Amino acid sequence: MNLTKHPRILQVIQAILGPDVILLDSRFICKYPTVKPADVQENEDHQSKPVTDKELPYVAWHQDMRYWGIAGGPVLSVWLALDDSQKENGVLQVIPGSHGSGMLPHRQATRPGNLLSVNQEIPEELVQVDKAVICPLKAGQMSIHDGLLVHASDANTSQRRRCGLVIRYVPTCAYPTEDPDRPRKFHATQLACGVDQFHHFSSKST
Ligand SMILES: O=C(O)CCC(=O)C(=O)O
Repeated sequence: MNLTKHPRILQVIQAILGPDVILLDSRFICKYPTVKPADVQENEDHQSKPVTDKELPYVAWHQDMRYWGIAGGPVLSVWLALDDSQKENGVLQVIPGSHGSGMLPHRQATRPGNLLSVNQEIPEELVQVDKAVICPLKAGQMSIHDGLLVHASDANTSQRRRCGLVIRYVPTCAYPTEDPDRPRKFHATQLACGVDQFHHFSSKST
């Protein structure tokens, strides 16, 4: 919680969102080292089969806004690296400029291992994968992405853990949208900084 309100993070967030900011959520996204190479897993018949990249945890192409259901303002995500994050251990990758094209259709991911909580993905034919750029970070560095930016990350095929603390912020003017198919509750929100004149979330000042 101290990190989510760290002045060096909030300084940048306030420069983008303005002075009044809600902390929407924070969570670790951790991809552990790949178990190597003679390592095997058992299938249902208790026969061993090799673990392949296709079965390792990854993050499918998606836009955060699709999941959060927020209107009235942007969602910003800070990706704070707790470990060095590089190509080999499953660095975050983004499609530059994709936040300008609105919301893309999402569906249930078919490939197993998607770490996203509702297993969503943008069909790959809708993603300009050839335009993807990786966002390598040293531990302690952070990147920030807009809630409409199309992003993903590959499996960690290295021997090094890749853990990030993802912190989501919205301006106080933003509000949760009603989605009968996916009702959301925002019990854990807090005022990160400034003043909340709107009370759109069950936020409390700490
Ligand atoms: O940690 C990752 O690989 C993906 C992070 C992500 O999807 C996000 O920060 O919204």
